[in-house]
Formats: sequence, structure tokens, C-alpha cells
Amino acid sequence: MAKKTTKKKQTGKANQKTASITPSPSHPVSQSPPSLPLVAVIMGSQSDWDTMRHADETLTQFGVAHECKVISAHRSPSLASEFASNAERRGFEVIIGAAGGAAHLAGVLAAHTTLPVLGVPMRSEALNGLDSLLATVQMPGGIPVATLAIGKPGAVNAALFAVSILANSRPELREKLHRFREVQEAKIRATVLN
Ligand code: RP5
Repeated sequence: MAKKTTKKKQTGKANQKTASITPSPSHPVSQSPPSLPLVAVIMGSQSDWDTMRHADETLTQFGVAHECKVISAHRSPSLASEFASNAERRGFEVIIGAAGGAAHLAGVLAAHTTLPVLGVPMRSEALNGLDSLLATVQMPGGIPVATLAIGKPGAVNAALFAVSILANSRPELREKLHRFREVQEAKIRATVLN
């Protein structure tokens, strides 16, 4: 399987990121050693990676140390509870949970941690992601999951939301978010229709 290795400045303890796209239920598809990852990007299946790589890329763009990992709420339930239960102690500050179909992953992760959990519904074959959206967003009161859009926009926005949360205590990230918005606005202002 292909592997990618990138070195970037990270908002964490170190500045190296190694990403492998060879996931297994117990091994990360991407991680940021030796810095402490601040964001966990958890997805229910390797088939979610094509979408969730956009979260990975966005976090890398902002230099945020993160870890991407496949954990299934129904195929590896004890791993899901173990990961979420230990996430705060490991130094994570935000968890992104992405899944399709019945899509209970983000809710299950949220059940085991008080860290903010951001849900990304995957586009599913049967119902085009509507099932994933409803299963992720319709959490009963008491255990919140902040749900983003279906698919790639949700993956990108979950990463941006995570950066925004981290930026509350990291001025350098707030500055990067301002620059990111300025670039977006400049592109719109420069758009000329032929
Ligand atoms: C969910 O079921 C995963 O998040 C994925 O979106 C969906 C399909 O999984 P695979 O059958 O592709 O492994 O658990």
C-alpha cells in the first residue's frame, strides 16, 4: 500500500507528521509522532478514508498535530470505548467521528468522553448519506455531537471547527484562521464571470 510522509510545522510538541494510509482496526491510518496529537480523526471504515483525508489535509495545512484511525462502533466496540475513555488523558482536545449508514460512531465516542466530538456523516450507498446524517445529528439531549455536512464539506469543516476550538487558547491558530478567511474572501472578490 502507498505511504506518504510529510514534515510540517505542527501546533503540538514536535514538528513531524508521518501519515500512512494502511489502516487496520488497531493501527492508525495517520498519526503525528512524536508530537502529542490534539485532534483525533476517527472513522468507521477504511472506506471512509477517501472522504476523511480532507480533514487530515486541512489539519495538516494548519499545522495541527493529529491522529487518524479506523475504529468501528459496532465491529470494534471495545476499542471505541477504550479510545474515547483514554482520549482526554492522552492529551486530545477534539475528536472527529466519521461514519456512514447507522452512523452511531460519533455518539458512541461522545458517550465515553466530555471532549468536544464533531460528527461527519459519510455519503452512503443506500440513502446517499441521509441515513448517516440523521443517525449522527439526532443525538438525544445529554450527550452532544456537533454534526457537520455530509461528505467532503463536512470533513473539511470538521477540521476547521477543530482548529477554531483549539484557537481559543492558541493565538497563532486564530491568526491562521483569519488569514484562511482572508484568502477565501480575496478569491471571491477577484472572481470575474465571462
Ligand atoms: C460504517 O459503515 C463506516 O463508517 C462506513 O461508512 C460504512 C460502510 O463500511 P464498509 O462496509 O465500507 O466497511 O461503519
